[in-house]
Amino acid sequence: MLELVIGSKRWSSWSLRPWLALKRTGQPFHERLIALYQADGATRAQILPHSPSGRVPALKTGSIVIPESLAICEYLAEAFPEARLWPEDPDLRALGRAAASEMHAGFRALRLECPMDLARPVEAVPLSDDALADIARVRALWTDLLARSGGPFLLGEWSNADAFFAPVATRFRTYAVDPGSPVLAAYMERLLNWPDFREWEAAGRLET
Ligand SMILES: N[C@@H](CCC(=O)N[C@@H](CS)C(=O)NCC(=O)O)C(=O)O
Repeated sequence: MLELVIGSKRWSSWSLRPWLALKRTGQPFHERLIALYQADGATRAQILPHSPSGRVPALKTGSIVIPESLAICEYLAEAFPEARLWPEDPDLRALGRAAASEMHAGFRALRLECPMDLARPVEAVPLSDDALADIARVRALWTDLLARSGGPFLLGEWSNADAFFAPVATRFRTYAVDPGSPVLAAYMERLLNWPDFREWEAAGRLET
């Protein structure tokens, strides 16, 4: 059976992405949760036997270990094509992959200043110009993809692109960031009301 090694659900935005994608496939899987931010290097010590990078998420397929969120989502899209984790349309697929890669590699200021914390009370924080620029870029990406696909998700049906932006939606909510338009607010609500996300969130809120 597939095993997905993840970090604390409250904080691990990287783990949330492939967990959502794996849930979407409908495949049974074993979940191994390792608490982040433990003292004295205990987190890394517990991750290393399962993930050679010392980081989570990692997917154990039975033959290999994939220690990277984007690579896991790509693997799942190929292994379970019936889940349609990427759309059939090649242009939309390419743009979706570009958006997921941009999220994976960028938005550093937004990630640092607004870390995912599913148990944090909603409250705005002062944001740097770099974080505001990241937010503007997210709004532009979402607006463009929703207009091209016709929605209701970024590429039409729920896809890997939505998995990559689900943590951003939690950050916008937690730090009271204006999504920018009613269309984007509605998209955010759809991401946050996605049943698999709600399951993850409920578990994350119970973590200490
Ligand atoms: N680029 C990696 C990033 C993974 C990452 O930074 N994971 C964090 C948790 S969200 C981690 O494993 N931290 C280990 C630690 O805190 O010791 C991915 O996309 O999977």
